Amino acid sequence: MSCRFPWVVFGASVVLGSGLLTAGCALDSEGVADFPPGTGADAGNDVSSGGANPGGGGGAGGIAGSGGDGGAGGIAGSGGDGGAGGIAGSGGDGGAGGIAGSGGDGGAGGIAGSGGDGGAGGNAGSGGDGGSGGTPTEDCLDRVDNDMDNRVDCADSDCSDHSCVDGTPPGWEGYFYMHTWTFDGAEPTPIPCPDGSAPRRYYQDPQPTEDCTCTCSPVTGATCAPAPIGCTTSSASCNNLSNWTSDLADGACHKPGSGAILSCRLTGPSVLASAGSCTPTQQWPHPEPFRYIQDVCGSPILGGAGCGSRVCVPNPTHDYPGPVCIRKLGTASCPPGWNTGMTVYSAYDDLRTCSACSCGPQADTITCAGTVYTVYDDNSCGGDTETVSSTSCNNLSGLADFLTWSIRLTSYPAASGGTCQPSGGVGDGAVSPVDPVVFCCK
Ligand SMILES: [Ca+2]
Ligand SMILES: [Ca+2]
Repeated sequence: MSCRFPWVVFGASVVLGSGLLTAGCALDSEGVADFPPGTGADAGNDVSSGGANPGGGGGAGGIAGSGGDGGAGGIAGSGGDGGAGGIAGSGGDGGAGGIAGSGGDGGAGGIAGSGGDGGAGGNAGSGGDGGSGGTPTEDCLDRVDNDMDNRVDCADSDCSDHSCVDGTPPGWEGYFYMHTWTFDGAEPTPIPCPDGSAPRRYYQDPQPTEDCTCTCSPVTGATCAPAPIGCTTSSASCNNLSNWTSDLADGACHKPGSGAILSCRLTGPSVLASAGSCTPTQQWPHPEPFRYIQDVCGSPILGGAGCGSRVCVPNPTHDYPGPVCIRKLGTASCPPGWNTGMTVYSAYDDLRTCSACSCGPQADTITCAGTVYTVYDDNSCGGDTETVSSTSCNNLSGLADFLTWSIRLTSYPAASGGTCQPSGGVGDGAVSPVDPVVFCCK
């Protein structure tokens, strides 16, 4: 009988299904079916080792077919399908296709080539020649029909910012517009003319010669002398007073008389010793040398055409509002039709002066008060005291008992208040204008 073993194929390994041996087949001591030498059992080992290399394993299966069990070898051929997995490896070639894609980047290099078109942009520069081919615009002052529309200067609607005015009389120049400033404090910054240039500055109406204003600070440094004092040692009611003022002026302790009776009183007010002083301040009523500043725009022009017997000139502007003016250097009367005239000056010398201010203290405005003499009970300005500080009689006999007493000036009077009378500040000289120019305006 023949023994048939079912081969179980699991992946690339071939396993002997020993538990399924057919009855009657002999097993050797190792439990392995007894096959002739060089049979499919060896071939199976080849197949197993072929699993490490799927493509080659398929071929070894063919050897198993020589074992008679060629059908089982065909199953091993299905191991060749594993080799087809290697073909999937050719998917890597697809990646190489990606490299071809980088060939597309080479195409972008072609765009860099379009940078050469930038050079063609240089040709656009030649388009500037087209500008020179522009239509001429109307110059409103040159008496030429620049744009050839048969309307010259003011007759051309292109010159709506110009107007017709009378021509300049002989000896006069036009045309000008002014900006008038009140000269108050520092000179104002000029406003540029409509063409952007700086205006010409003139000065108008010199300030007259004026006195300066002098003012004085309050009095400082005034001093007072003590009020005079009269005393008697023979009367308790201030009869027959002796003048002790100079005896006591040094503020030291004194006893100018002797006796057990004493009366004193001030015999006058505290008096001003020094009136002190004030600090003067001088003020110019008009530091500005002129009342007005005239900033002038414009220049001598003939004026354009298109106005019949008159001439075409630029219109006034917001900052130089007109009326339009003509000018003549020096001094002159205005010609007919130009009735608003003014003489202005290009420069000036300011020769005005004021004498120095001074301040005299007014004595009757300074108050001195506070003289106090003190009388003491003993001979050396000690013990009980009474004071003498008014012109009322003070009977001090109570302190003069036992013939002991003394007296001292204890408070000097202080000065307060006080004003000064200003003087000086007398004006002289004048503003001396230079280079007069007459403007006459419509
Ligand atoms: Ca013109
Ligand atoms: Ca024209």
